[in-house]
Amino acid sequence: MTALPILYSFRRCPFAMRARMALLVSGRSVELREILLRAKPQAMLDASPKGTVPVLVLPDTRVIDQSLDIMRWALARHDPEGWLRGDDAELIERFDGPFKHHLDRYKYPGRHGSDPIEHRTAGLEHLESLEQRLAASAFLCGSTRTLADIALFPFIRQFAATDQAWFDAQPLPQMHGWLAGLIGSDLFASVMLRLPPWQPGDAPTVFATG
Ligand SMILES: N[C@@H](CCC(=O)N[C@@H](CS)C(=O)NCC(=O)O)C(=O)O
Repeated sequence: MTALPILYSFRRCPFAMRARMALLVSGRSVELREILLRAKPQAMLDASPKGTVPVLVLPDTRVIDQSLDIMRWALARHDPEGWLRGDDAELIERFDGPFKHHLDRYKYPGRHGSDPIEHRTAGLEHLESLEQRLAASAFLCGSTRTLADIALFPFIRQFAATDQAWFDAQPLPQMHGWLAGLIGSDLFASVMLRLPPWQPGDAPTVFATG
């Protein structure tokens, strides 16, 4: 059997979610190793000492340890839905940077000593800019889902779930429909499977389409 790339992943991490979705849609099989953030496997730290998931270790020992790089690597090989058409780097950077900053301080005010409402308001401004885009097209970069949608929505899902009743009451009709569609998609369900944490010596868990 040809060796598969190994993906170190954590089910609830939004960065890992988007990497898993791109790998799956590109038809790339990987060996999936679920980890616990509080007990990272030594094999993962040896491959990528910075200690964040996702980490993809290729059979030739190359390591890709940024979620967007994993997405682009997978899609560069096979992109059946044309996701790279929607590789809007400026938009993605805005959500990985400023929006994520506000999300963390809204969701975990105790950890950051922050005023959650101030950061919720700042986060909402970013969502309002997306609302305008979604009024023009069903997805962020056109009529079908692309890289931009998949890169952003796991974080917006977290923002929404922090106070779902408040989020649902905001006048963001396009955003509500867009988010519900992506969260309810077969693709998302397929990457949210529950696995016990990997241990050295375990039989490989192959993560693949179909
Ligand atoms: N820039 C990285 C960020 C990844 C990241 O921060 N992942 C979090 C989990 S969501 C992590 O592994 N944090 C390390 C820890 O909590 O120990 C990427 O895009 O892959």
